[in-house]
Amino acid sequence: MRKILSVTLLLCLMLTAGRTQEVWPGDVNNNGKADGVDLLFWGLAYGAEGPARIDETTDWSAQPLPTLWPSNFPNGLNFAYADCNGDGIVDEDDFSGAIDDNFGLEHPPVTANGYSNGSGNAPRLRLTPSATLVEEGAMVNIGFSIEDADQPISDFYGLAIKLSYTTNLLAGDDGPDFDLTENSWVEVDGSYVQEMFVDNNGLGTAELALTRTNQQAVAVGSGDIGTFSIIVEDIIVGLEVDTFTLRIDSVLLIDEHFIMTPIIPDTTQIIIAKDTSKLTSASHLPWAQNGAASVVIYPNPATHFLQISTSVGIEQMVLVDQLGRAEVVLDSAVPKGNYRYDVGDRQPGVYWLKIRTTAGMLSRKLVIAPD
Ligand SMILES: [Ca+2]
Ligand SMILES: [Ca+2]
Repeated sequence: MRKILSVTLLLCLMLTAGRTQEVWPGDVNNNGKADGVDLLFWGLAYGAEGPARIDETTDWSAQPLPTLWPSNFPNGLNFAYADCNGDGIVDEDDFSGAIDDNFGLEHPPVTANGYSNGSGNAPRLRLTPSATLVEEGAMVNIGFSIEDADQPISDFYGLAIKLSYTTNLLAGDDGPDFDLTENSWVEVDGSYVQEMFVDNNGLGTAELALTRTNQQAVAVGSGDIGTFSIIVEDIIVGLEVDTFTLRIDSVLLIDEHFIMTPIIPDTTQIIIAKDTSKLTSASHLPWAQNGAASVVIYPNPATHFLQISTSVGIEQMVLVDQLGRAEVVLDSAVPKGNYRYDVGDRQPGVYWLKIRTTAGMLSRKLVIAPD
């Protein structure tokens, strides 16, 4: 029995040793797919040199790798995987010709990239829109930054994120654009920084990746990374008011040794109204603060008033009726607490209450019942 096992083991070892490794140009981490995380591996190997492949090509097909390079990534994968075009050096041509050109292509099985979303007191990514209530056709810039005041990140090398956003509300059904902030902390020592933003047009998803290339990490300075921009569609069919959401789903932030720092993702929302001038100002509405509690709205159905108890600040509240008519019922920020909002003079019926808080948007169905 032992002999059979030994022979089997030896056979496996021989097969493994004899198998020629294969590179799919653009899949630098060899997980079965070319995407943003491959840019992070490419950045770690940037500038490395080794034996060229037999075929110098970026075609999406298995390229034999007869000779390994002297260096490996921290996970043991050989640096030759970063030489996507097979010419013996890891440089810009491997990015533009393979990671970028072959983005999204797969050679199954695909294994997980291993994103590292944080929680609790971890540093946060921030999405900061230039406006949160806009009309059709408006352009909105959404600042993208790392907020790490409590736990400063001293060793940033690269960042990859996956995003999702509301489709059908942007001009031409295009996705957001992205611009990297020039001369920012990311390139403070003059290191060349490569960025990649790919929008999966029509699917409402996108990926952003950026990496340094000199094998030296830097401290996250101001935190400012870049700006997403959207152009709202000219004519929005349906409701008078709609909400655009941009959400970061997955984050991977690494240092120069591919050690990850967990980061909390962010979501931002922008209310789009057909005509904001038709939205009634809220300044006269009867708001009264009377205590402190958590995020609860009651009673529902309501007849005379709503009690809104919130543990986060409220920045804006919009009431939308069944016909889609919207009214801003709170247009100046209030701190966390208990609020009473009179609804006694409203027509009985079904409404939607859209509340923008300091922690995100809430949308609640609300019934105002006859007295
Ligand atoms: Ca990959
Ligand atoms: Ca190359």
